[in-house]
Amino acid sequence: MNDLTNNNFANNSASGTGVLKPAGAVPRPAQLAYHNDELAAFMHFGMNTFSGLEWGDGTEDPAIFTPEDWKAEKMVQSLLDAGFKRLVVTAKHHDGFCIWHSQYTEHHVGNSPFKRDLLAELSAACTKLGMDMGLYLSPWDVHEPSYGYGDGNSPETDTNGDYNDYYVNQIKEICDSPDYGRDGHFVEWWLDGAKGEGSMAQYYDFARWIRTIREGNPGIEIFGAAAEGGIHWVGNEEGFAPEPCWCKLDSSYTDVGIQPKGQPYGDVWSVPETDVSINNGWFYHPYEKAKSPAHLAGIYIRSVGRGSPLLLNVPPTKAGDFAPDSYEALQTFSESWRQTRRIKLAAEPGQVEGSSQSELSVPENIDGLHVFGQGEEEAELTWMFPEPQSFSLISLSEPIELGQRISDFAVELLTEDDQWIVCSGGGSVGNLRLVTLDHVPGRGKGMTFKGIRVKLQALDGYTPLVLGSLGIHDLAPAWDTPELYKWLAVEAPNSVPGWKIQED
Ligand code: FUL
Repeated sequence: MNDLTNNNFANNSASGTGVLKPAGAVPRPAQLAYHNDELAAFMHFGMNTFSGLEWGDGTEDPAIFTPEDWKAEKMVQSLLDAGFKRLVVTAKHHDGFCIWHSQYTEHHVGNSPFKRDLLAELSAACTKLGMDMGLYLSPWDVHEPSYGYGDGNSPETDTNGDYNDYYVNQIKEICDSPDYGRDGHFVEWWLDGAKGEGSMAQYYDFARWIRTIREGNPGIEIFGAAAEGGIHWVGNEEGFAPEPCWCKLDSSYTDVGIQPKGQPYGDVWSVPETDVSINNGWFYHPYEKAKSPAHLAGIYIRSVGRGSPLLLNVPPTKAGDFAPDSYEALQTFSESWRQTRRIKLAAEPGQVEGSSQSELSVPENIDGLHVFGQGEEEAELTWMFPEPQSFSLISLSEPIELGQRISDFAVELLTEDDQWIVCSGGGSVGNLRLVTLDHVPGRGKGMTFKGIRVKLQALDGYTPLVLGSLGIHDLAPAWDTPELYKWLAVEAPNSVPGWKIQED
């Protein structure tokens, strides 16, 4: 049903000299681009902004929808300036109110005092300023009369006949119009899996929806459609990717229920996307403030730093602009993010010594620091600095174009008195792994180190191992606080009702 033909399932048993072949599933170009983008913004703006709710009941009167200072371009520009590369817009939330002029319902912005087509204006701003767009169109719709009445198990009773038609019509209305999306195109579709009480009452014809979405947007990736979609949920809304974090799903698991940790041996590449709001709620409420810089740092390190793009929601106020504290939080976040990501020192291929080196090399357009010997399921690499270094963060990566191969890793540091001490470790690497000095006394403050040793373990049969990069960084001052480590110590629970989590 899904076009997975770009996924490369080449056999990983490369041997001899030459160029290394991929092992297992690899990302499609659009997925690779999303990994490299790192940051996406979410914008929840709709009826709830005005009713003060998070989930409306669909009876809200369009008369209350009155943004007085709608600043599409200003908001998009500020997100771009802060480093966000795509904007996912809630065109219709669960309450059914559409922020574009839909011909399939009366419940849309054209019938509010505001009248203007917000989706078209955001699209124009994204097209003009160069921001990719994603579209959130809630499957669950409590306003639409055609939403079904059964128990969620039968196409016969779970639809009043045309909700699937209604959803498909709206997909087409949006995708076929040059007015919506960046240059008329969306890079992501968000099939939110949330369903409130009483809402099992609808059979979703996902196969038809997905087909229609892809027809109107070749190359689009879809969130919430299991292995079909190309982007999956990480299982919480606290902003933490799981540990380990696998970018693969099992295509035999077709339930739209989720596999938050991914599957190490999954046969389809899927981008783990970490969604969280800058405030507490998804919609703006005047009594809520933006998360602190250290909290956002913890989120960044545990999402992007675990190989998962971060989808950060910044909700406009009733006026139609971001709140001052949102702008401030975005600015500090962006300065700190840029500072932290700046590499202080990166290992060069000739500077690392390790377990045997393969005669295979990585393809020319891919970064490869070290390709380990073919049979090695466990490998070790030592990087001695030209002179002792202080740092508070280490980055490593594997070239995911060649598959996600590394399962467990450990990092050790060589102290000035020649002791190897444990720094930290994890259960996966992927496109980027950020490692704080968890087990180092005082997190290494005031210490200098002579070198780094990385121990790696391959998934069964996924050799040779490849390390793409290894570097040291200084956390930005606004991030390097005791509060950061408090956030890093929190593991997020599944926080959303109605989602079915597949346990390991
Ligand atoms: C959830 C929804 O119920 C929330 O309101 C929000 O839209 C979030 C991103 O997804 O499932």
